[in-house]
Amino acid sequence: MTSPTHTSHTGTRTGRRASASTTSPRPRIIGILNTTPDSFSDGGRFDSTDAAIEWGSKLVEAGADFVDVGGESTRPGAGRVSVADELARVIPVITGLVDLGIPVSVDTMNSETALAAADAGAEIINDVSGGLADPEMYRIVARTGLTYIAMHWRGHSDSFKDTANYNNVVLDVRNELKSRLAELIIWGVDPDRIIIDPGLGFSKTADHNWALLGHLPELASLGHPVLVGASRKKFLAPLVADDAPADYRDPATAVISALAAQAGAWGVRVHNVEATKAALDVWSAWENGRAE
Ligand code: PMM
Repeated sequence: MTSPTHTSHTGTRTGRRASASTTSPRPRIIGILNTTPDSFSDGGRFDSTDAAIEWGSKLVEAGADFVDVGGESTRPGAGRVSVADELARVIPVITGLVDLGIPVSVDTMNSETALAAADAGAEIINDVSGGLADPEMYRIVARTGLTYIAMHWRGHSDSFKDTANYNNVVLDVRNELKSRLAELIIWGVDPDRIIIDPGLGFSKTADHNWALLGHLPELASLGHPVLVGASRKKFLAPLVADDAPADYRDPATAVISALAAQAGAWGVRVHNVEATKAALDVWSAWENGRAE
């Protein structure tokens, strides 16, 4: 992965930035570090900054290329978190990880948090709202010059059921992402620094999620790297056992990571980095075998 140095408009602490290059032998692994007390799959695990930083280091030891730090749950039914609370949760963790030399992405819909995270040394702004939740987001993304993940989004979690209506989910998601891309570019965001994400589970049924996974190349045909976030999501539950704990979905998540690699994904965002690393190592070995 290339990490060009730069002079940041915001004075980022590390001067490093993530590359959206698609030439990596395998997809990037983005390890999830939710600092929320109510996240659906690992909520409540990190009640201290130190414990969160330690877990972030473990994610990297296990093979994560980035640690994605989030302070607001997007779980259906979760209430909004104030920007002040979000900042208090994520900035100390980001600072601690950056001090350890760990590449960090910030999972936020708020431009103020994105800017503070950039100043703390984050390299990627991961916005599940694709800029729709905060009218200032694109201006801040352009100003920081960081890589931006634009996820497909139609509204906050309390609207997920009402907004899961599509004529053709693949075409509709593609078109809506295309609008986001056009607007980002108008705001001066470098197109080479934009990653797109289908937003599995966000205003989508299980069938919608599977259709999007089955058509990742159609999304990639927009000309941007694609990130897949399937980890531990509810649509995987029927493949395991509906009432089993969320981590029982890790083997299914790992298989999706390998299939996403096969479909050309730029990255996968996962909780269980070990399992996905193993799946991607198998995929790489398989691909090397094909090239012999
Ligand atoms: N999903 C969640 C949170 N952030 N970011 C991106 N880019 N893509 C996703 O699919 C995504 C995300 C919700 O899952 P979590 O609560 O387990 O983090």
